[in-house]
Amino acid sequence: MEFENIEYKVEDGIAFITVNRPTALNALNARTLQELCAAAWKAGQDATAGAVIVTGAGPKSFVAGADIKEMIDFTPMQMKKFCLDGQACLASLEEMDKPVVAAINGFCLGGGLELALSCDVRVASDKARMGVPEVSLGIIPGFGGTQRLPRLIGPGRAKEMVMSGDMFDAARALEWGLVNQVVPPEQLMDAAKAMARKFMKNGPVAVALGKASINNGLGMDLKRALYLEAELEATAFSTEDRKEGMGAFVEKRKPAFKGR
Ligand code: CO8
Repeated sequence: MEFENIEYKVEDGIAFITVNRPTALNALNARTLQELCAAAWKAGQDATAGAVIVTGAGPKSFVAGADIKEMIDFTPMQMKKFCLDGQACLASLEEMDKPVVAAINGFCLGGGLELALSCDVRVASDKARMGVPEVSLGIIPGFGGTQRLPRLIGPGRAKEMVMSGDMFDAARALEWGLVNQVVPPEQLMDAAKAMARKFMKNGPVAVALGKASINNGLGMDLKRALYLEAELEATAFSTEDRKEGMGAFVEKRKPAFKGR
C-alpha cells in the first residue's frame, strides 16, 4: 500500500511508524487508519526490525484523535465499523511479537491516546497533553479507551478521564502510570530508542512470550493465567536462545541471541 499519511522507515533495527497529517494535527481519518494498519503489519513482518516506535510528525501533536470532520457525517453503523476497524488495527500493534514503544511528542487525545495505549510502553515529552475528550463531542472512546485505560491506571482514574474529558499534562500522566517516562522534547526520540534497545538486547522470543503472557493473562482468572505462564515458560525453555542465555551466564560472557 502507498503511504500518504504515514511514514515508515527502519533505522538501527527499529521500525519507525510516524503519523503525518500536518493539516489535522495527525488526526486519524479512515485512510490514515488503513495505512497505520498496513504499517503495523509491515513492521510485524519486517525481519530487519526488532522493535517498533510509533510517533507523530512535527513538534505539536502525536495524534489529536480520530478525524472529527470525517466522523461528523458517519451513520451509527459506519461509526461502529470505524470503531471495530480501529480496534483491530490497534490490537495488531498490541499483539505484535515485537516490543512497541509510543513516543508521545504533543497532543495525544482520543483515538491518539488509544493508539498509545495499544503500545507496550509510552515515553512522553514534558510538553505532551493527554486525554480522552470524546464526551465533549457527545461520543465515547471507541478504539479501546474505555477498556485499556482502566486496565492500565485503574477504574477510578479511568472514569475521571473518560467522564470529564479533561486533558492532562505529562507530569500527571506519569504519576498515574499512564506513561512510563517523561523527558524534555529534544530527548524524546533518544529516550524512545533507548527503551526499545533495552528490550532488543534480550532474547526476542522470550520478550515476545513475556508480552503475550501479560496480554493474555490479564483477561483470565489467576489460576488459568498462572497456568498459561507455565506453558509459555515451557515454550521459552525449548528455544535455542534459552540455551544461549543460560550458557552465557555460566560462561560469564554476553549472550548472542538468534531469536529461535
Ligand atoms: N479531527 C479533525 N481535525 C482536527 C482534529 C481532529 N481530531 N484535531 C485538530 N484538527 C484540526 C483542526 O480542525 C485545525 O484545522 P483547521 O486549521 O483546518 O481549522 C488543525 O487541526 C489545527 O488544530 P487547532 O487550530 O484546533 O489547534 P489548537 O492548537 O488551537 O488546538 C487541540 C489543538 C486542543 C488539539 C484541538 O485541535 C482539539 O481540541 N482537537 C480535537 C481533539 C479531540 O477532540 N480529539 C478526539 C476526537 S474523537 C476520537 O478520537 C474518537 C476516537 C475513537 C472513536 C471512533 C469511533 C468510530
